[in-house]
Amino acid sequence: MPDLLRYLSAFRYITIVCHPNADPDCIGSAYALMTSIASANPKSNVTIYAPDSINTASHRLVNYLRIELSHEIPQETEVFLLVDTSSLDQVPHVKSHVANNRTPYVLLDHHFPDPQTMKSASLAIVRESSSACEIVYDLLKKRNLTPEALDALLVGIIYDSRRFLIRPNSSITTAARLIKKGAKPELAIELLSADQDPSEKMAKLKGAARIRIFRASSWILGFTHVGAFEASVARALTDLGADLAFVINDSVDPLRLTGRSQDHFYNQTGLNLARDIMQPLSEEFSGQGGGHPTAASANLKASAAALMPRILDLLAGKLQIQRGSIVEIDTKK
Ligand SMILES: [Mn+2]
Repeated sequence: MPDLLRYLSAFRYITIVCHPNADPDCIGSAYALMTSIASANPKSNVTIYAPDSINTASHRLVNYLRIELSHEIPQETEVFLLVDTSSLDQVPHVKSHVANNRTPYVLLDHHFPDPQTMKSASLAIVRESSSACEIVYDLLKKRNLTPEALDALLVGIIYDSRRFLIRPNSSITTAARLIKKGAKPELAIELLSADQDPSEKMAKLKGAARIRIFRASSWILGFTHVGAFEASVARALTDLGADLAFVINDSVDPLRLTGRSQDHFYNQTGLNLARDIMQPLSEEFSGQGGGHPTAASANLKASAAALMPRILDLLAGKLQIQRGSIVEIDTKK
């Protein structure tokens, strides 16, 4: 395991970079890293840069941790530390800072990596994990983490593992270690059980009402469109029973495609949403996409009408079935 803190000790102005719409996994990782870097190197100046807004679930965590997030990149930045972020394309201001100033950057992530971003990183700590927080804990476990840092990591793991559904063996073990050291599970769960935003509830219900259902051999696919909360809508559809769900938001340009699948679908078909759907679509529709095998998204220069048949083509190819055997189910009767 490369020594992240030793690498960073050569720098004074360190900017930790969150992805847009930063979730509790990203915020939790950034916070634990910030406090550890600051205690290992008291002369350092660490900023957490969060472009745009943060997600709803992150607000309570940020308030609890009392952190100031910066929405600008500090001029003095000497090195970037990208957490929970797989590509520089997700953070264009960081990308241009790196291009203009040759600023080195570190990648710390658990998503399917963007090859170019990975190649140019000074240090890349990228592995499969329930969460970025689990990787951060592994890097920092020998150090004295503050009670708040332990809580932040626990919140991130509970959130990103979808309450221990993802990689349960290691996510539960790591959570138990954090709790043994003093992280507070009741607090973590309370921070995550924010009342759901009324517009998010509405998006989920609209998404369900507009669904188009297809059957591909024994699998059930759902397609829908909404103007916001695509990830939450896609997950709601798989929770309702779709093996695979795609949500299009074409109120933005480029449009945003979000996909979610059930674990058993991935285990049985090997269809990796990031690699087999989002990446080929990104190439075809000059966009940018990525994510995980069962949760991925892409921004694409395409129309919703053009996209759906192409997704079905890719699925048929990967599932090795005839394209014509994928049939739409009539939901009106
Ligand atoms: Mn994450």
